[in-house]
Amino acid sequence: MNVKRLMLLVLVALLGTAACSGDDNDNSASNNDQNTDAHNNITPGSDANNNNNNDTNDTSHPDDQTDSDSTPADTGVAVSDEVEWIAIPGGVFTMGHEKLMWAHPPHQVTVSPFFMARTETTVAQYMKCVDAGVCPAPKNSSSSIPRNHEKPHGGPLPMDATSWNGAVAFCTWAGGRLPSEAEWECAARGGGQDIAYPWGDELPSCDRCVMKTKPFGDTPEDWGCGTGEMQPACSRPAGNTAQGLCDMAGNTWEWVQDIWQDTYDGAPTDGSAWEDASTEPKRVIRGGNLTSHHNYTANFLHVSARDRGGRPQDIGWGFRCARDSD
Ligand SMILES: [Ca+2]
Repeated sequence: MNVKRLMLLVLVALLGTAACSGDDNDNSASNNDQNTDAHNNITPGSDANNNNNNDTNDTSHPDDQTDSDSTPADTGVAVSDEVEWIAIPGGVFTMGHEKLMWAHPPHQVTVSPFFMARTETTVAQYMKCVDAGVCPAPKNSSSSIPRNHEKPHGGPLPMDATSWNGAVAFCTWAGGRLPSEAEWECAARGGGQDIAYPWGDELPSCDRCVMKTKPFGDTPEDWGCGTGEMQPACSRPAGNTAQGLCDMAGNTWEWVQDIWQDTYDGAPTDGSAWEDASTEPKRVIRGGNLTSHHNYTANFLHVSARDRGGRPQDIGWGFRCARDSD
C-alpha cells in the first residue's frame, strides 16, 4: 500500500513532464524481438482473428483473487477512477517494423503533441459512464466464467467487454477520443523512441507486463503471468513507458481509431487515423494481452505489433483514451 502511494506521487509528478527525451530509459538500440516460431500468436483468449467469438477474452477464473494487495479500495489510491492524462511529446518517428506481420513497411510519421490515458480504462472508470447513462452497459458472460466487470474485485481490472463503439462513447464522455494507431505507437515508444517494447529493448517478462508465461501450452494457467486472468491496471510499473503509461504491452488488447489494413502501404503520415475502407470495417487493436508471448512471429507485445478486432459490435477488447493537446 505504501509503495503504491509512493508510486502515485511519482506518477502525479510526471503528469507535467513531456519526456520525449526519456527520463529513465536509455534505449536506442535496434529491435531484438524473437521471431522464432511460425505460430502466429493466435491463442485462445486473444484472438483477434476469431472475430465472431465473443468469449475470446474470457480467461479469468472466478475464484481467483490473484492480487490480494489490489482490492478495489486499494486501487482508489493507485489508479484513479478518473482518467489521468499524460502528455506525449510530438515529433517524427518511425512507425512499424519490417519483420512483424502486418506492420510493414516501416514509415515515418509526424505526430502532434497529445495526451494519452495513463492506464487501460478500468471497470470502475467505465461503469461511471454507464451509471451516467452515456456508455452502453457491458454484456455479462454467457458462461460460468465472469467478465471483469462481474467480479467482486473487478473495479481496478481493465474493461474486457467493450465494443469499439462503447470505447468511443467512453472516451467522448471523458473529454477525449480513441488514439489513432500512430499516436498509440508513438506513446508505446515512449514518445517515438527506437525501442522494441514500452520499457526498452529487454525481452518481455512478468516483471514488466502481464503476459503468457511460456510460448507454448495454451492453457489458462499460463496466461496472465500464471494467474489466469488480467491484472489490475498498472500492476507492472517496471514496464511503464518513459512518460509513465502502464500496460502498453499485455494485460488487455486496446482498441484504436483506425480501420484495419493488411499493410501500411498508403497509410497517412500525419498521425491521423486511417479510416478509408470500402469493406465492413474491422478496427485495429494494439499491445497484446495476457495470452501474448514475444516468442511468436507476430510478437504482439512489440510496440509495432498489430492485429484486428472484431466488428464494432463485437466484444472482448479493452482500450484507453487520448485527447488533443491543449
Ligand atoms: Ca494493454
